Amino acid sequence: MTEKILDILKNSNDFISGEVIAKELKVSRVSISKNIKKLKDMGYDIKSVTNKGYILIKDNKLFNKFEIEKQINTKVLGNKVYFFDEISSTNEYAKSLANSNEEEGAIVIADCQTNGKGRLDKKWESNKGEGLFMSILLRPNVHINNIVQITLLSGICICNGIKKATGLDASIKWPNDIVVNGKKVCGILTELSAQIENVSYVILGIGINVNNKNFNDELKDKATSIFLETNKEIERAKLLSYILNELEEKYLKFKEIKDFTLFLPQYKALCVNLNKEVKAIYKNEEIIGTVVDISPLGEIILKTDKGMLNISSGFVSLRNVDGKYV
Ligand code: BT5
Repeated sequence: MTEKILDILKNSNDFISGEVIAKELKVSRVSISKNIKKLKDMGYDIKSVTNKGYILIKDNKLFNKFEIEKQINTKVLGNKVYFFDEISSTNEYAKSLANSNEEEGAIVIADCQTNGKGRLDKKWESNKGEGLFMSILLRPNVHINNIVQITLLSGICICNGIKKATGLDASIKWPNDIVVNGKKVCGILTELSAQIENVSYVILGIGINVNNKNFNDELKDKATSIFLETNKEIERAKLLSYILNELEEKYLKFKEIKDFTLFLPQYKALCVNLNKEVKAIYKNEEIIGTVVDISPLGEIILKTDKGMLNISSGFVSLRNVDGKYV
């Protein structure tokens, strides 16, 4: 009922009376006013004027389960939405769902994370109202070596989703960063559970800086947000739906063909590291070379003094030779 009333208010440009809504939905006036109160409690800015009725003040960009379910029109990814105003980490929650046999496609989204994680237990800044923090449960049924390709695949979809929602050109810093104008706008954390080489599930965690107005001292030189790049606040639910649409299509194809070759040209076209001299840092070791290609397995191929070297993502960090982030 609440959802139906909200729909009516969203589609109406003027005041609409409680009586008209009640007639349309074949319910009592009392039920309408109860549900209007519920919507106001959820944060919707609804103005009520005696003898005129109700109007939803537009530009009310709420981010909640209802808005998300309304925007997404995918079949598999997002078939179940778990939404939290606050959570420790969406990846951790998604893992607990996976361990309780939740089906592929469930998605965990939060408005804020108190313990958002990057790789190697690094922290992911996840303030309220600013970002899109989500984790998708996948059961790809592929070899453990193919999992990195899902990270790469999602990078393509995030760039294209950002472009569609905002017009911004985002690129990929291999393997798991999405950058705009040389700064990080999104990070991807792919975690998996496997027995021997059989993957039982993958959690694809995505954190996008959407409406952040500023960053702390540690991040301000290397992080950016869609707002900082466009000066516009965007609806997170809409951005989410663009990303999911494309990810569903590409992921299901990947799951069927179990091969990344088809997507490689798109990945390479978006990758900022190709043909650049880089420093690959793994534990305390540094390898300097030029990225000459990316393999179908998702490795970067480095031309070094000692010859060609394929490096898979693992826990490698990539820097420019001068030490800069991009
Ligand atoms: C990542 O790790 O970039 C993966 C981030 C994944 C976050 C999502 S949010 C939803 C889901 N639930 C989770 O708990 N996590 C996932 P990594 O490549 O290790 O980068 C981490 C580094 O990025 C940090 O050490 C900081 O330097 C930097 N960083 C932290 N917060 C940032 C932010 N909001 N924007 C840009 N950079 C950030």
